[in-house]
Amino acid sequence: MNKLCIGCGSILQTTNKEEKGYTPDLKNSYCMRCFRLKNYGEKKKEDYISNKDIFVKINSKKGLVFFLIDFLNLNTETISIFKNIKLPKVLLVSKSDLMRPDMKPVKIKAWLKSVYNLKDDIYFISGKTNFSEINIFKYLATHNYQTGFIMGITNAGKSTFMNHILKEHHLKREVVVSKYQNTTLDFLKFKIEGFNIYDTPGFIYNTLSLDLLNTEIKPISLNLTKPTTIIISDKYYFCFPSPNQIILYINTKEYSKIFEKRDGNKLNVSSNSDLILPGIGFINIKKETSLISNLNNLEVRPNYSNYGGNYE
Ligand SMILES: Nc1nc2c(ncn2[C@@H]2O[C@H](COP(=O)(O)OP(=O)(O)OP(=O)(O)O)[C@@H](O)[C@H]2O)c(=O)[nH]1
Ligand SMILES: [Mg+2]
Repeated sequence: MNKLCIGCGSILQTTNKEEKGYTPDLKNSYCMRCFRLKNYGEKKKEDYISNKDIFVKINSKKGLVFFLIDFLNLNTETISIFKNIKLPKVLLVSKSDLMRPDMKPVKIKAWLKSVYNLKDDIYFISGKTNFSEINIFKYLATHNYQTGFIMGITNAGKSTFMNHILKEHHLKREVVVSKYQNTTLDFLKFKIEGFNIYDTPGFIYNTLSLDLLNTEIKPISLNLTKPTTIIISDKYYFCFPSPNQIILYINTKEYSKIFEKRDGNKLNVSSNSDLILPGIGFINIKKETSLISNLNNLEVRPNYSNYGGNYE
């Protein structure tokens, strides 16, 4: 039987250095890539498994899926990946420590269910609270499942969650975790408390940022009294043609404000809406406007305060 790398799930092989799973010696537990990633934080080649291959694999299996999307990447694209999984599933909004502590999960859940038309259970989880918000074994037992798949978008924190479960059960094995996308490369199976639990590779999606600060978002309120362009991370700009009030909920400190117009794509935004910046956060826009941006196909959704919530 093939031996699998315990870090990423690839089949270990000694023949091709450029391919997944290479190790100079089959006695090793980790492939060369995972060894380097774990010990030196280095990741060179962009290995990944395609979304299509993950869908084919998961949709032929039986069990229940715990699907992680981190708070900064909740959007139509990631939710539609979630919806494409045919197995029964639960949505776990991960890295919820990035949300302000006074955001109330009950209200955010109602808002998310309504905006994205979701029927599934939703939990907000965080490594900072030791994932105490859900016990997957109890959930599986209550719903009569033997097998649970930890799935989700890449970098959402699946392997971190898996490692927490392994540690809780005093199991020594550790899955490789990193700040990079596509760390886990195949399904990794664990037998715990009589259940089969899988860590899985992440789904790829369109993100604007691959280099996040994993720190709580601090809202920045800006009163725009004249036409203003907001520039985020020196890359993305948003021109507000008329006075407005906006709040930046972004996971970067790099933003600037200039008073000149730029050309780009026009986007109509109705009052009190959130402009979604995948991987970065969002901008709450108070007044109806037509803004100009260098980005295409931006998603706008009603703000959570339209559903009785309050971020402040
Ligand atoms: N702030 C915060 N960061 C987290 C949390 N969980 C994981 N991270 C960080 O997110 C990054 C990605 O974590 P991984 O566990 O490797 O993510 P993954 O979903 O397994 O990623 P792939 O295997 O690449 O799909 C790491 O830098 C983690 O330290 C969390 O609850 N809060
Ligand atoms: Mg992983």
